[in-house]
Amino acid sequence: MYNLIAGGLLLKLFLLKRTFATLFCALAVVLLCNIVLGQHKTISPSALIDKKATQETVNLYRNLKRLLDKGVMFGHQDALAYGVGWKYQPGRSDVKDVTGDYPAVYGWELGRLELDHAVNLDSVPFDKMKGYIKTAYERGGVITISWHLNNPLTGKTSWDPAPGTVASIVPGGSKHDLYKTWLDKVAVFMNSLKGSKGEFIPVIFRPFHELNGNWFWWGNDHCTPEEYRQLWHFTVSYLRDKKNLHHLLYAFNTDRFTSRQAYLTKYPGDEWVDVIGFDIYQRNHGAAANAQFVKDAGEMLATLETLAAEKNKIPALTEFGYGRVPDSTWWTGTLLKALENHKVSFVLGWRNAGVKPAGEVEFYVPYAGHPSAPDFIKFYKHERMLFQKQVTGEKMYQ
Ligand code: BMA
Repeated sequence: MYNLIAGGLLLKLFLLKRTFATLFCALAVVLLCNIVLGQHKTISPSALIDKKATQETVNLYRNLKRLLDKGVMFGHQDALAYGVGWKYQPGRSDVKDVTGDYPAVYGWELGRLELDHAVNLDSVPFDKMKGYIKTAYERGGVITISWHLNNPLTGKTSWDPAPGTVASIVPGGSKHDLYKTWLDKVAVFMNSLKGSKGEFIPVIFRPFHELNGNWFWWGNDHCTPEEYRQLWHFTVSYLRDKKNLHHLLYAFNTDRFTSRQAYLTKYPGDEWVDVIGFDIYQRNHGAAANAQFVKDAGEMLATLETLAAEKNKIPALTEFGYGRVPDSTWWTGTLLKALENHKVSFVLGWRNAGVKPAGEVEFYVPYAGHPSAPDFIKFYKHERMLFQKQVTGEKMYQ
C-alpha cells in the first residue's frame, strides 16, 4: 500500500515536471521568436556606436534601415543656400525648381569653422546654414555634414597633403591640442542645432572622407592605416564621450575602390562607424563611359551592400556627380541603372556652385531649363527614388 501511494506520488511528480518542462520550452521558443522577429521592427540603441544617442537619433537610424527596403533618398549638397544663378533666396532649391519637391537629404560643410570664420570655405555663412538645417529637419529631411578642415600642421587647406599631418594631431602629436580646439568648435556648432522642442537635430557626420585618394592631408599615402584609425577613434571619442554629443551618426567614406579588402584597409572598426559609403564622380563622356560608370558604381554598391548587411551598417553613396551633366538622359540612362538593383540609403549630389570666383562653372544637379531637367523629372518620379514629400511621410525622427 505504502509503495502504491509512493508510486502514485512519484508518477504525479513526474507528470508535473514534464508539464513544467514543456511549458518552459514553449516559453523559451516564444521569447526567442520575439527577439529574432523583433529585430526587424525595433533597432535597439546598441546598434548605434553611441549608446547614449538621443531618441531622435535612434529613430533616424532605425528609419534609415527601414527605408532601405523602400528606395533611395536623393540628397543635394548646399541645396537651400544657392544654385546655378542664385544665392540665399528663402525656400529655393534647384531640385525644387525642377521637380517641385525638395531633396530628402541635405548636405552641409563645416570647412573654416575651425578658424572661427563666419562663412565656410564655399562662402556659406554658418548662421544661415544653421537656419537651413533647422528648416530641413522640421520638414522631415535628413542632414549630413562634411568637413574640409584646413591642414592643422601647415595652416594651408585640406588639399595640402603635407607628410605627417595626421601623426601631428593624434594624441601625443605636436598639433594635438590645436586639433582639440577645432573639435571644440565643431561641438559648439553641433550643439546649436536644435528643433522647435529644444531637441538636438540628428546629423550624419562624415569627416575625413575620400581617405583612399591622395588629395587631402588625411589621404592614402599621407598616413598609415594605424594613424588613420587613431585619428578616427580619437575624433569620435572626443565628440561623443568628452563633449557629450549624442545626436551624431558617423559615416566612413572612401572614394572609388576596387575590392572589399581595399575598402576596409583603413576602416576604423564596427564599433566606430554607423554609415558606410563611398564617393564617385563620372569624368568621361559618351556611351562607353556611361556603361563603365554603371558597371563601376554597381560593383562598388554590391560590395558596400554586402558589407553593410554583414556589419549591420547603413550603406550610402555619400557623394556623386557628373560635372555639369553633359548628357541629357544621364539620370535615368546611367545613374538609375547603377542604383536600380541595390539597397542604398541615400545618394548625395554635390553642390550647384554655378559660376565660381575663378570663372569655372560647377554643378551636378539640373537647374530649371538645363537640358537634363526633363530626364531628372522622370528620375524623380521613379518609384525607387525618394524625395522630401515622400520622406516627410516616413517620419524619420519618430
Ligand atoms: C569641391 C568643390 C569645391 C569646394 C569643395 C568643398 O568638390 O566643390 O569648390 O570648395 O568641394 O565643398
